Amino acid sequence: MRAYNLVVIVKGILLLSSTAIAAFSGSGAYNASVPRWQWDPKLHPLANRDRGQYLNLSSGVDVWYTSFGKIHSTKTPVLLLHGGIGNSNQMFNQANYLAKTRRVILQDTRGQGRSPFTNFDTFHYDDFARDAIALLDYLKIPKVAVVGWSDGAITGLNMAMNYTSRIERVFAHGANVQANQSIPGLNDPIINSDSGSLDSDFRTNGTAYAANGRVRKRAADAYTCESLSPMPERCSAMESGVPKMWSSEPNWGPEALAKIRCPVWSVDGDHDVEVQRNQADAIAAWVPFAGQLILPQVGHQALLQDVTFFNFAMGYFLDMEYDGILPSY
Ligand SMILES: *[C@@H]1O[C@H](CO)[C@@H](O)[C@H](O)[C@H]1NC(C)=O
Ligand SMILES: *[C@@H]1O[C@H](CO)[C@@H](O)[C@H](O)[C@H]1NC(C)=O
Ligand SMILES: *[C@@H]1O[C@H](CO)[C@@H](O)[C@H](O)[C@H]1NC(C)=O
Ligand SMILES: *[C@@H]1O[C@H](CO)[C@@H](O)[C@H](O)[C@H]1NC(C)=O
Ligand SMILES: CC(=O)N[C@H]1CO[C@H](CO)[C@@H](O)[C@@H]1O
Repeated sequence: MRAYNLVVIVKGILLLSSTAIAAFSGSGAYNASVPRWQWDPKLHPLANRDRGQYLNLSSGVDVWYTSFGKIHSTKTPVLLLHGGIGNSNQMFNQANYLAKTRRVILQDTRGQGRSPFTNFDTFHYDDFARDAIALLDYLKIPKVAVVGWSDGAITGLNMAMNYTSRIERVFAHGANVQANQSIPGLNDPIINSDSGSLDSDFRTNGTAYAANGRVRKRAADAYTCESLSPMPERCSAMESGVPKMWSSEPNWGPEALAKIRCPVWSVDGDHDVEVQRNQADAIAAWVPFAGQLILPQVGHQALLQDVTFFNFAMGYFLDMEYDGILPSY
């Protein structure tokens, strides 16, 4: 059995539910015997108190979006794209951080979160990319930087491939370019583990964190499709529809990624066991002049697990000046 069968299922389950809830005791204190790459911190509101609206596309699809922060900043606005079966609040740490210095735009991907699963039947990355461009058109934003997680990172790469003039740069965390995650393969020289990820755990190779901080008390999670969607009865159909997309898309080779004309960092957690390391390597190898960043001791949910490091790296990348390092194409 190929690892990707497992990956597809796990990718869904981890984004859907709180598998690492054991990391947090009832009192809210962090339990340091659970390694950081298994932490599953709770989602919190966006700094604008989750105020947003619907863009009703001509296709009949309604996409919830929000835009806030320093609207008049001279810095390029940032579009934050969340992970599969998720919603914009997955990116609350990044959005609230960036909003202090620039404009941020978030959307709940069609059919997910606050965006109802209606007037379309199947999920495709190309539709996600077109919806996001339609939103930028509507908001009259000529160019954005994209910070994407997982499906959001795949969408960001898709936008950078096909709408080169609209995308200034992409911080792509936890993306895969091959649905079966088999290319470039386990013989990729950069990786040497059987699975393509550092799948160590606490009992085998793990390190415990002597975390002395406390996390906020967990409450019933308000940020689920069922609690956000105007059509909650469609959530289970969405939750089975998105993994169907994962099992067949994307299927991009070097030619597709070579279409990208902007700076890209291919980012992943060193303990991401949902997306194989070979995918981050392939993106870094195939996008012209891309950089690669492997974040230490975090998993697919790095952006929730180690906010300080993730936000620093993201901010550093977004503010980086490309003074002639990128070739002119
Ligand atoms: C901490 O987590 C470990 C591993 O899951 C578990 O065995 C232990 O009972 C937890 N401790 C507390 C206080 O929850
Ligand atoms: C836009 O979509 C939302 C969500 O489905 C719906 O409530 C609203 O009536 C729509 N607005 C228009 C003008 O069609
Ligand atoms: C973007 O480019 C890829 C690779 O050429 C292609 O497969 C995909 O259909 C394109 N997507 C859109 C939205 O044009
Ligand atoms: C994975 O997908 C790629 C692209 O569709 C294909 O070329 C390759 O043969 C697939 N690998 C496996 C093991 O199915
Ligand atoms: C030093 C050590 O404990 N290494 C272990 C890391 O995990 C792998 C896979 O479980 C084991 O085979 C090693 O012995």
